[in-house]
Amino acid sequence: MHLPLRKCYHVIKLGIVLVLILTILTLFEQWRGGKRSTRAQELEMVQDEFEKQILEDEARIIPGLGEGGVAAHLVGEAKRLGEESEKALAINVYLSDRIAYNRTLRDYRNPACTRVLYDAELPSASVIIIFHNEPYSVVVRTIWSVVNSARRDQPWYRHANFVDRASGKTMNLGYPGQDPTSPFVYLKEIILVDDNSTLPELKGKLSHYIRTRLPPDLIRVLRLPDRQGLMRARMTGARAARGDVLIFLDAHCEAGADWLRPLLQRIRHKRDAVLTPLIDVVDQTTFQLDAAEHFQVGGFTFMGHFTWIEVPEREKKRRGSDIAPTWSPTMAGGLFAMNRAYYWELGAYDEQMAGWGGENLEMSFRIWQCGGTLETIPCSRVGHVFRSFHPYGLPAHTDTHGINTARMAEVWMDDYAELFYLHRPDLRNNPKIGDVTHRRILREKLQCKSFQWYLDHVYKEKFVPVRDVYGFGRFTNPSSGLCLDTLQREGEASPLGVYPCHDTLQATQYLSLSLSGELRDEEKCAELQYSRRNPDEGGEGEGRKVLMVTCHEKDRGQKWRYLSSKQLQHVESQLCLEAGPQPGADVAARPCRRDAPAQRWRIDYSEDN
Ligand code: UD2
Ligand code: MN
Repeated sequence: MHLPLRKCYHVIKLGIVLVLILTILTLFEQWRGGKRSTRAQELEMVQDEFEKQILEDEARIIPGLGEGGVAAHLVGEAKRLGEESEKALAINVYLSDRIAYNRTLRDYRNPACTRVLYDAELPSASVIIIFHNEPYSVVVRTIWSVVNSARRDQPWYRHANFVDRASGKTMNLGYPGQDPTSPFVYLKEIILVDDNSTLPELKGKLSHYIRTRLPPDLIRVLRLPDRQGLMRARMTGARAARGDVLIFLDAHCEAGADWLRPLLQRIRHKRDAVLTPLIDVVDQTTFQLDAAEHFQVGGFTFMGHFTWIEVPEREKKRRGSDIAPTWSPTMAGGLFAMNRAYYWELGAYDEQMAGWGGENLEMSFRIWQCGGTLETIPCSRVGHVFRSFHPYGLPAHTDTHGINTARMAEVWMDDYAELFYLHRPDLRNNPKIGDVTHRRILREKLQCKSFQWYLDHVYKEKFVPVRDVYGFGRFTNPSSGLCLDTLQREGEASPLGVYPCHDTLQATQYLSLSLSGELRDEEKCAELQYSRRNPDEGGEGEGRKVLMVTCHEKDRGQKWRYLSSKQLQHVESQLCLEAGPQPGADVAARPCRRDAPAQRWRIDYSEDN
């Protein structure tokens, strides 16, 4: 049988088309496969490159340098390079790169801490570390310190071990939800949140380091596609977390011995306790751990700044022991532990806060006013590198600290917000602050108490300018146009001076004459410099210097009175405060003379005005 020629032709055509299609497909597949393998090769090459860089980093490390937390020093050219890096980054990064990434700190806790017995079964922790352009070796050291402190074989976990009768093996109960064979106890995970860093080593190289050097399945890195600021970065970490307790750390910390259990134990027994470890100073120049025996808690100024204060006497009595949870009116903000569910119930952070600053006081006031407690746990210690400036840029021309603090004041400080606006009149009714309605609703919903309640119950020691004063504001010497000014002098005892009066109330000129007769700013009181050689010095000549020192309320050395002649008289010495001759000069206490114009002072707000 013959097919008609026409049909034959069609079959051949179809065959050719099919062969063509098949050839194209095969070629395409080959091409794709090739491409895939070049991609795999590329990836391998990149990984090799990271590996090479990491090996180079590791070769740089000087064994034993800074071990235990002692000061590390370099000499010669290395020292100079170290200083240069510190000038640029506020941390001696050159030195950090040479100290072992997994150095351990000596156990410097109060010895009583080693005798505390903890429950074997404790909640699990998610440690959240956020960073934006932090020095690579410093970040890696932070991670190692958290990993190492949670290892099951650490000596401090030994007494929580129990012997399994059946197998005769020693086991640590750890967290029941955790694999008892896991090398870690209580530590569920570490979540790193990269707030859109631009430093390349914090990207692939860091991920490669974690993959190849650190324990598997313990550490996650979340990368934010754009810069969110530290509040939203922490919230991103908190959303991803699965542990019972959230523990936040800055990316330049080193956790101390057995720091986790005291936090987890306390939260297990008091769900609404928000805890801070005792924060030790890791020196930015030498990486020395400065572990003070004596610790402070958090205060604040009405300018909206966090300060460190001594533990109030009444709190020392209440807590009962040096290592007991110590109430703190505020927290520094970076290092704290909180029950995860409670964190969300209490309103996490104000999501409209951006950049840096203000969230720490906001959260502190919110905790106390809404029924929780904020406590320092002395047996949990973590080192932190306090830097003298921000090495990373913040969004240009935005004062995020000021705006965030205004948002905080609008929601939590009631009428006391006015004291903040006295310093920042530019922020009063400023649209930049944005809408805070949702935070006010939160306050309503949680039935939180007033700021007045906070001052009366939590922070009784706080000096409140306007409430506790005879007069406050600028102290102007009309004849010279100069005002009393603390001149931004730091230190234990710094002379009080004069400076041209500012139009608005600036912290350095914001002084008060308190009802108990102190001439003071929010933290320090004026007293006369004591001269051992000649206690009566000042009768003639130089006069006696006036120093700003810690207020003590005890003796009469810090008492002043305002005379009807507008003179400020030091009660004990009967001397009067006299303005210095030129801007920036110190004031002096001299014999009172009614006709001396330099001894007259006008107080902005006082009962007389
Ligand atoms: C303190 C707190 C800090 C924070 C801040 C107020 C301590 C020891 N530190 O200042 O945690 O509460 O007060 O806001 O309590 N970061 C970002 N994105 C940014 C800016 C910063 O992720 O846009 C990271 C940064 O890399 C660091 C952390 O946030 O890990 C805190 O910043 P910091 O160390 O500069 O703040 P610090 O310690 O001066
Ligand atoms: Mn920090």
